[in-house]
Amino acid sequence: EQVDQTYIMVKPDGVQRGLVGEIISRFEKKGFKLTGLKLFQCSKELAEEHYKDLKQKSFFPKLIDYITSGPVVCMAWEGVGVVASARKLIGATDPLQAEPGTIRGDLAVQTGRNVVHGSDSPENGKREIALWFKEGEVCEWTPVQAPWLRE
Ligand code: DAT
Ligand code: MG
Repeated sequence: EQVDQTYIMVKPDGVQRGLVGEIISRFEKKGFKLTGLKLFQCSKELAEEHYKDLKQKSFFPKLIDYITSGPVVCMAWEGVGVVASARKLIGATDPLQAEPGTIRGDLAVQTGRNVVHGSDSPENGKREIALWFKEGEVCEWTPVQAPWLRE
């Protein structure tokens, strides 16, 4: 099967609320492979490039202020089906609509403070990882548990 990459980011509210470990844990426990991880204060330019598809939305300026309001935790995760699965683990954009058991369903109450980002397609996963990580910041490695996760 096709191995994909997704860009997951704990947003500034998740960092401020001490949810970094909890959020990383959800993806670790599921069985995906962490290939990149850093705490990072992003620029307005980077935030605007990341969310460029939403540039015309009325909430765009507020979204950029939110994402740049403090450090974020940038992550790259790899696995078969990781993009769609991570979106399911994260839950709906509006945390009040997100199912219990999902990150947003369990940990957030408002769209403007929805604690975590996840890429919406394998193409955007690649694009966003290239945008947020420099050459050499993403590691290729083989977890010892690999044969116990996939036959
Ligand atoms: P998602 O983050 O679930 O992929 P999205 O890509 O449509 O959702 O939007 C990106 C972020 O923009 C989202 O996490 C929060 C913010 N946002 C989206 N829709 C919004 C709205 N109607 N009002 C305020 N913020 C919104
Ligand atoms: Mg999105």
